[in-house]
Amino acid sequence: MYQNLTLTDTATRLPAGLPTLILFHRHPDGDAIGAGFGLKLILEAMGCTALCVCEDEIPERLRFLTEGMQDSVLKENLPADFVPTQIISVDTASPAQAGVLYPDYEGKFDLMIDHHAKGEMYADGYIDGSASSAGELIYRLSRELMRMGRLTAIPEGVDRLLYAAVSSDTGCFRYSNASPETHRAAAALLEAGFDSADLNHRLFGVKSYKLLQAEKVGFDRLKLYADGRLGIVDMPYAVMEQYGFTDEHLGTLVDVARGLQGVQVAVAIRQPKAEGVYRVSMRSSCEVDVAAVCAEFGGGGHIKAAGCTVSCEGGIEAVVEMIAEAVTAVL
Ligand SMILES: [Mn+2]
Repeated sequence: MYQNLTLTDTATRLPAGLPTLILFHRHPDGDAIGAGFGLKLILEAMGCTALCVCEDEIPERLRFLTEGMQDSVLKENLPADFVPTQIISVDTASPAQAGVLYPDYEGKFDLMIDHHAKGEMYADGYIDGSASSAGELIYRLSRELMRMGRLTAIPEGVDRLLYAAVSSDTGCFRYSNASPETHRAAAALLEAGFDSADLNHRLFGVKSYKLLQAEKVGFDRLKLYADGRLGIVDMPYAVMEQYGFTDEHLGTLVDVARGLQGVQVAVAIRQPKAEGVYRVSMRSSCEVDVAAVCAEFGGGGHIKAAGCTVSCEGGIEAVVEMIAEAVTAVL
């Protein structure tokens, strides 16, 4: 069986001087990228050749974080002469999150560093479900390495990457996972003196034209139920086609309903293909457990953020009504 390691054990196990591959989850977000590249810089300072790898390339809007560090994270673009003897994953709770790359490294992971409370261990791990982000865990590791004398200074750029990771996974410190410890970590990271206002603006204040357009279209389609306490935004396949929307433009669709005053449960329903399959995202701003509601439809998640996939022959209108009924029953 795989072991859950202490901070000190994990810091002790980090390799020095060895070629190391750092894998993070598919569809990488700010936490995966910030924590992965933060660890890369730390390991490089410890004499390793360290490269990041992911099923998917770093999205355009997050490229500014890793500029000049590694042109591509796709496996086929890694240098042919790079043969890692150490493999570490960050922010990757299960083989499924590692995606198509998992079989290539199955049984070869030396360490997994992750903050998801529910996961499937595939290596010995430093796993703390109470941490806000993988970035917060790498922050702890970096300071532990300093304490142990394995690192003589925090390498240039590390704290900015880790701050970006923490900020990303806490929604700019707005989510309930931003604990006092998270804020203390962020405060310590800020001491490095990078421009955090600019960083947070790029992470949260800037949206692509298409994403804003999807929010506008979504707002026009917003329906309210239960005296305005339930808001549902739907996005039929025909509308997605009309505007050329893809999943990357619809990540904030649920926030369109969630941000409206009075809405306590927000729902976004997407129809990614012409067939009758619908993806439902649900957010609760009250006591309603949306994970329980989504479980009725075979989905799951957290109490305040959950999702499910629904098959229905009756069209998206039928799905909207079905979800509205299920939520209204517990609201
Ligand atoms: Mn994360």
